[in-house]
Amino acid sequence: MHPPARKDYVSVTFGEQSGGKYNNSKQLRRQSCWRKWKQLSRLQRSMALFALVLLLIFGMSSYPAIHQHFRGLVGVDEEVERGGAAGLPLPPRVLLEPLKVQPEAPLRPEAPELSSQKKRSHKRGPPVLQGHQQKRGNMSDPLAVVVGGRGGGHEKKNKESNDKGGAVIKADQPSDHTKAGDNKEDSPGLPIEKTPKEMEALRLEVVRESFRHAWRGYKEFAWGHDELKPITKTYAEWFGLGLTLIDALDTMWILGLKEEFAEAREWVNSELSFNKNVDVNLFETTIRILGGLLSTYHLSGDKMFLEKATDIGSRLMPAFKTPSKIPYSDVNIGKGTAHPPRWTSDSTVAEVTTIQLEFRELTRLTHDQQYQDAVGEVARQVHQLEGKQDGLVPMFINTNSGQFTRQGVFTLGARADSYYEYLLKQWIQGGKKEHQFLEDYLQAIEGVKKNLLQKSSPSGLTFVGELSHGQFSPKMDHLVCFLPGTLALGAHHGLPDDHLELARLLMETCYQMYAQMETGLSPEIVHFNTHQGSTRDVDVKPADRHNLLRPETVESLFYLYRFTQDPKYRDWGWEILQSFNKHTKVSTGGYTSINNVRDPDFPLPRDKMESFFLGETLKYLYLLFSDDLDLVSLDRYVFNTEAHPLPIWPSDPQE
Ligand code: DMJ
Repeated sequence: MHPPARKDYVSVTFGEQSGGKYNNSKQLRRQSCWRKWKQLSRLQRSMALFALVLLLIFGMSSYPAIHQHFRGLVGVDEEVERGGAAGLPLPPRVLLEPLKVQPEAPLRPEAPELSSQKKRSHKRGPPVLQGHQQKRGNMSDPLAVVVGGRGGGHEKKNKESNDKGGAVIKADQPSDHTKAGDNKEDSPGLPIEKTPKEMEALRLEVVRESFRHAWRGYKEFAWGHDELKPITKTYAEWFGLGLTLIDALDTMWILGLKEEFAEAREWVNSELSFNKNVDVNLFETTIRILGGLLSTYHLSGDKMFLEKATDIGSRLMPAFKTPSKIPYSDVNIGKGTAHPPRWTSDSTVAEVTTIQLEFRELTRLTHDQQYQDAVGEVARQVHQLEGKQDGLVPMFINTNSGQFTRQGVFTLGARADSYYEYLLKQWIQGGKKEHQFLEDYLQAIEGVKKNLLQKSSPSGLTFVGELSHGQFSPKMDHLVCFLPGTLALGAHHGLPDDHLELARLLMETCYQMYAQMETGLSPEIVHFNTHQGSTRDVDVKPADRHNLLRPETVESLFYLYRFTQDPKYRDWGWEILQSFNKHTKVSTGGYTSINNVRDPDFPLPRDKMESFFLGETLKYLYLLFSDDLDLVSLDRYVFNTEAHPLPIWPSDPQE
């Protein structure tokens, strides 16, 4: 018998074991390994042992490097979580350049946005991907930055609701001017705090970008028409005079948007004609078109604007041909005829007393006395009319009799608001010489204090209510929020200090009208609770829940900041701007007024961008955030009620 041939290889046979049943018991596996080992030749066993020893030596020598490598990776992650300490490797971080605006960067350490960023960085995963997620999630659009934390996470819901309802409001779209790749904060480390200068630059740029976005929509879908309908991507015509374009001219000038200004100027020069058979409202055309053209003339020095202003001013004059010389509300600027509304011969008091700044300035510039005479006559008559209560005026005046009608209701809101504003502003415009304006203004403010001021419950917010035939109503229009700014302006021009105190209190109230709403946007009208035990200060009736992108609160914030330099007013304005961007911005261009400020998921777009959003709201926000006090100095200019700055007359008329 021959001994079994020695094998220099290992053969492994997978065969049936345990009677065909799979048996993977430990004992069997151990026995099988030992048997295999014994079957190896001595050479084979030596080689295997040698390889094992080599492996051990290699493993022990390279352990520190591998260990360090893994520690390093974990260290990056831990560092990110801690925000970066010295000594351990950090992902590369790009420093902010002082002059380049990076609106997507976090703004202040306590903002909720920062804590959510921190949370995100706790997630395991490649740091680059986390940075990428941040960019997509909330940093690609400077207009989507949230400071107040209100309504956070609504973008997605908005999109869903838009998908269902067909509306296209979207706050998180990338903008043309800030590409995602521009983000300098790719690494999710500690946010870099901004200097006040950087903060100013950032906020100004966000206003500019908001304006550009609104303008893009207007340009694409409503160019040369009165108002943009951003949802249906078309326009609405009111007078057919390019209302938004004219209202926005001086805003573009102030914001330094030269290209946009140049193309708008070209349209005014070559396309705008007032020789049109169209009925226009005297007040609206005066404050928006005449006021807008006059202020643009002053800012730019371009005579073409003065020519256009004179053209429209002269075409409005037929409105004053009434039995009483109190003007009709409507004028046909092509035919030269005027008439009251179809249902009444009354005009509203605010309308006939809020055209004076513009017509007076037109006379000063053209030396044509007819304009100042006409509006001066209205002011003179209203000054001596009976029917006021402690300087407060009723809401209607009759164009035949020249008397107040429908008397007994007193408000600082719709139909009376800017009467009070223009008392003060005419006094300022004329160099503080026309004392009857000052007397009427001071008396009216005392009348407000005596009859219309109350405090809400539970927070004790000071508000301006209404008086109806002796009955107080705690109703306040958003329109009333012009008052803190006007009071502060008066105090700046030497009126009593308590006007500024009242301005501060009312400013807080107007801010709360935004802050207490779910969208961070004020409704058109609120009702304050005054009875003890109320749980909330503000109630809003379903019919009053709309927001028309109105300016009054940011207007007042601008005045309050200019005169007190208290940064909280800027922060409030910043919150409001972001709420506009979150809930009213339409992705395809423009902003829309909304119907329900109480529902951030379904704010119900009204499909209208009012011209004053560009003429006033964005302008006041820009001026609020700017440190340049000479940018429309309040010692040299007085703003008309549509935010168009007109010069304060120099004491020497030759100047
Ligand atoms: C503007 O036309 C003017 O500010 C006016 O005095 C009141 N209404 C709008 C803005 O809300």
